[in-house]
Amino acid sequence: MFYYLLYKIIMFTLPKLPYTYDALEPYIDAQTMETHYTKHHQGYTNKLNAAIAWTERENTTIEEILTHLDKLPADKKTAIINNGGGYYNHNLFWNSMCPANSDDTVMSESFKTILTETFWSVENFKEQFSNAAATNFGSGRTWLVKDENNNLKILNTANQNCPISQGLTPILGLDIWEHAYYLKYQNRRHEYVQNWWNVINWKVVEENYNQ
Ligand code: MN3
Repeated sequence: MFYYLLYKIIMFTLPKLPYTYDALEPYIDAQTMETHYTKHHQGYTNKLNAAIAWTERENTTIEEILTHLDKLPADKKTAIINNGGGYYNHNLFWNSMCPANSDDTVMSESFKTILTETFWSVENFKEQFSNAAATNFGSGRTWLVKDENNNLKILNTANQNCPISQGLTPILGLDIWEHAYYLKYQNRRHEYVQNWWNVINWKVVEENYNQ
């Protein structure tokens, strides 16, 4: 029984960060990164494990869990949406960033073309995305997603809701919870968003699009 409980506790684990805490300086500071990862993301992970244990969905991938919310038990549903979303969304967020001097911050010509087809230009895409982030009220995320026909769109979600639950594929997701920027930027969310563009790993974003 004791060992079974241990197994349950480590069902979902915090994936290793693909860079050091200070790697995204000066755009995202080391203290924010460390707190965000070791406290917030770890917290979602722990609470997801606690909520999913002993349910019918406990041996399912996080993608499956978030795709089929109707299969979650009613008494655990909210906890699993919040913490499962928090677990998945942060994984995607960390992986979509890299140090500003990395070659991976350079967008490929083919992806520029793809963004331009939908948003007229890369600059216009960034402006629309930034405006969406600025006007997303409260805690949530701003996304670039694609639908089943590969159509791109910018989407705002609240709390830790995940586009997967709407049948959409997340390509890029920005955390606009205050815990993501408040230590460095205080109330200046717009400045955080503008600086964030310097540390986007377009190689990973493009892989997300092509998956
Ligand atoms: Mn966060």
